[in-house]
Amino acid sequence: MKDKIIFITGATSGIGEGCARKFASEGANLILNGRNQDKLNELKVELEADFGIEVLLLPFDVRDRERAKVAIESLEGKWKSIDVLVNNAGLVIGFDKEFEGVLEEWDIVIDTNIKGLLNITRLVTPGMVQRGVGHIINIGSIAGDAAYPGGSVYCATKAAVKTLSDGLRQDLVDTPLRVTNIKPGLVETNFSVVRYRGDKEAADNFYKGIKPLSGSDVAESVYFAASAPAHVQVAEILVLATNQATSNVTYRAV
Ligand code: NDP
Ligand code: 8X3
Repeated sequence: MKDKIIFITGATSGIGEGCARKFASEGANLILNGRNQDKLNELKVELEADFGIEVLLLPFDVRDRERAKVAIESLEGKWKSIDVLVNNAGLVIGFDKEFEGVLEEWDIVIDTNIKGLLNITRLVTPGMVQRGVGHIINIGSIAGDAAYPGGSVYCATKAAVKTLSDGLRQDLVDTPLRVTNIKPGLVETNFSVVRYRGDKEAADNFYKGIKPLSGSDVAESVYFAASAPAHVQVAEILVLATNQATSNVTYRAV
């Protein structure tokens, strides 16, 4: 992984931040994206000091196609040669029933999780094809395998991530590029705070009685896929907390 270029969207928190730390600890140079510029700056200072790697910041909203295009097309020198793209930026807002939810919130979720991911894939993959080197790792979810109550729109976006991953793998089958869909279960990050619209207590309650995954647990799966030998394509990984069996079945010790 030494000196490889890893581009991670949504690197300011949770799984994306976990991936940044993991790849940095293995000697990779990082392009980090997110909207929180202060957090990106902090990460750059910390990771460069701790691991002696280089970090380039690309703060933009993945939904903003024009800004994404300008930012990615302005990459120079070695930064152009992205080896691994981790399409991680994503969110859910609310636990509303499909006939009751807020359409504007669903727009944000769909625009980020599906169209934002596509924006970045479309901008980064052609260079990988040209160079004959590259790996696109999408952060999907167990939520993409089956809907659960109050989650249908989010689940649909993650089902889309699975389909987009499968489709891209087919479109790249005659190239050396690889495509992976990582499907985590319950991961304790800022995700639930956003889901509960900032209610930290409700978010904490969501993980009561179960030891959930952490962002760094998921980063280990991402790294496993990225570091497999070139002829090995890890197509999917479903990674769950030990006491989670499916989206709907978890054992809680309270
Ligand atoms: P966090 O809320 O901790 O992190 C989400 C990251 O996405 C943040 O860095 C945020 O950064 C970034 N982000 C959100 N919207 C945008 C945007 N429009 N443009 C750029 N960056 C954006 O949640 P997680 O780490 O848990 O989530 C990461 C991914 O993992 C998501 O795709 C999520 O669906 C998926 N996932 C999460 C699971 C969980 O249980 N937590 C389980 C399965 C999958 P900023 O605010 O700075 O823009
Ligand atoms: C997040 C996992 O089960 O909270 O993708 O939807 S879940």
